[in-house]
Amino acid sequence: MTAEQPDPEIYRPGEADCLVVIDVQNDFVPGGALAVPDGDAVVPVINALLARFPHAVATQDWHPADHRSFASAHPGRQPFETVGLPYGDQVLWPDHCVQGTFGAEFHPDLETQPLELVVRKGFRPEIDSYSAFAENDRRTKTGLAGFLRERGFQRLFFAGLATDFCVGWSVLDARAEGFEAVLIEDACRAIDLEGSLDAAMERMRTAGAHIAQASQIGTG
Ligand code: VGL
Ligand code: ZN
Repeated sequence: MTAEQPDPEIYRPGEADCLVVIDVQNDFVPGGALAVPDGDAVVPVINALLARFPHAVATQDWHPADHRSFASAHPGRQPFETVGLPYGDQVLWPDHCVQGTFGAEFHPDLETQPLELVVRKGFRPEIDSYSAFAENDRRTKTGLAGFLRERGFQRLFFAGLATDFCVGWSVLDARAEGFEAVLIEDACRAIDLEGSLDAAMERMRTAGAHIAQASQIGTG
C-alpha cells in the first residue's frame, strides 16, 4: 500500500480478494421507489464480475415500514430534504426497500448464487445505514468487517448502488477498517444530489481507495 506504486492495469482477483455488491435491489432501479438513474445497467456488469471473483458478498437495504429515514415519517417534510436526527444530518428518502416487499428484493437478473453472505442493514427503526460496515450513527456495526477479516480478505472491490451513498460510505469504512478498497466505477451508478457524486469520489480517493473499471478486472 505504498503511495508511490502505480495502480495495476489489470487486477487479478485471488483468495484475499472479495467483491462486495451493494444494494442491487428493485427499489434502486428505474421503476423503483428510489430509482437511481440507469441503475439497472450495473446488473450485467456485476454478473460478469461475479464470474471473475472467487468470493463475493452483498448488502441489502432492509427498512421497517416506518423508518426514520423516510420523509413520510416526518410530517411536512419532502423526500431529499435534510433533517437533523440525534446522530447528525440525515437526507430524507421516499419509502424504499421495506422489509418483505418486492422493492427490497434483489434485482431478478442479479446472480445471487455466488454470494457467500448477505448483510442486511437499516433495519433499526431510528437509524439509517448507508455503509455496509456501520450505521449512520457511526457506532452501530453490521458485523461485516469481522466476517471479512475472519475470512482473511485483505482487498475489497465495490460495485452496486448508489456510488455517492451506500457504495461510497462502504468504501470509506473499508479503508477505516484497514482493508484495501477498489471502487469499480462502471459497476456503480449514482443518485447525485447537489454534487454528491463528485464529493464522494473525492473522499474515496483521499481515503486511499483505488478507482478501476470493470475491464481492468482479469481472471486469475
Ligand atoms: C441508499 C439512500 C437510502 C443506497 C440506501 O443504497 O445508496 N441510498 N438508502
Ligand atoms: Zn435506505
